[in-house]
Amino acid sequence: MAQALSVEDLLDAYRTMKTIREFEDRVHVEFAKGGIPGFVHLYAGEEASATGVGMHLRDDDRLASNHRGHGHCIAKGVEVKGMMAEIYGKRTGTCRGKGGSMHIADLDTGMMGANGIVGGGPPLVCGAALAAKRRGKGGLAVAFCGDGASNQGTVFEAMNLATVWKLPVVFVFENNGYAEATDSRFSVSCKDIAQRAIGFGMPGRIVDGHDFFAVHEAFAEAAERARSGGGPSLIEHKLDRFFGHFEGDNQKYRPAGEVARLREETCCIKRFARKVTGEHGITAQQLSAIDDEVARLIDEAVAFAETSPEPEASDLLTDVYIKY
Ligand SMILES: Cc1ncc(C[n+]2csc(CCOP(=O)(O)OP(=O)(O)O)c2C)c(N)n1
Repeated sequence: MAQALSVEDLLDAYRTMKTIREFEDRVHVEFAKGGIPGFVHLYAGEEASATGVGMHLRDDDRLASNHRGHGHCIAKGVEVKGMMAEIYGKRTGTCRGKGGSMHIADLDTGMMGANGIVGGGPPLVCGAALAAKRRGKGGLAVAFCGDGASNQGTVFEAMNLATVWKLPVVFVFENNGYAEATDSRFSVSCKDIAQRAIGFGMPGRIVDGHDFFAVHEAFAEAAERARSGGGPSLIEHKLDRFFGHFEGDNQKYRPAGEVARLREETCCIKRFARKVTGEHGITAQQLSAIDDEVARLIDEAVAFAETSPEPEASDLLTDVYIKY
């Protein structure tokens, strides 16, 4: 169910991938300088995955993420300056500084939240998908999880419920080969996470997660199935992360030179740029104009975050309960 992508779509995709990469590379630098509190898990290397999915999502679709959530937020349309301020724990942040990197949520754009609980997203999207199904307007919900999360009981329960209730859900497993320091060959019971779909009675597909076009095409099919009442799907994106599990991770568990080699060989942005300039008539100048635009945006986001006020002690008492 491949969809024709216009030049505008492709430039948008490039802008999103580049924004995620620059955001992450900059957070890496600023974290090392000591400007950012708390834990940070970077997504660089996985940009094609969030972007290829996000381009299919409407504002009223819901997305639940995991601890490595910045890319998912950006692809879902969460405002970048607010995200940066949130990571800095500032009052101007998306969640007024209360969430930090691992808990960025923005219900206006359908972002249900990054999530510090591994496997926490899938049950949430089942609730959102049930609501979408009852509304009957073709809405869907997507959960992003890692290979580690694919082993969680919460994820199995959610996949079972989604099939039994024929919910409009897509489960996307971003298999970057590691759960913290554990190679997925030592923790995932089958060769491919996609095989597990068979046991739950839903379609499962393996996709090259470095290939924006492959991600975009596979998700189009799953989204169409979900929106038209066909029920859930599972997609496994095989990809790589370019940083450690968290900022500060010495990555001793990775073979020497692996990261440098991956940055050279599997970079989804370089691959995308080669393809669109070679086959889609986009010029290097068009891409570099986007590079400049993104660089300015990230500079502004960091300046905004650095100069924003800290939360007040009284902020601890707001946003704790929701009134219905
Ligand atoms: C329920 C739960 N168990 C354990 C942890 C600790 N933990 C945080 S991230 C992580 C690994 C997750 O790996 P994966 O799902 O593959 O995602 P990746 O980091 O590779 O993107 C673990 C075990 C946690 N946060 N929550």
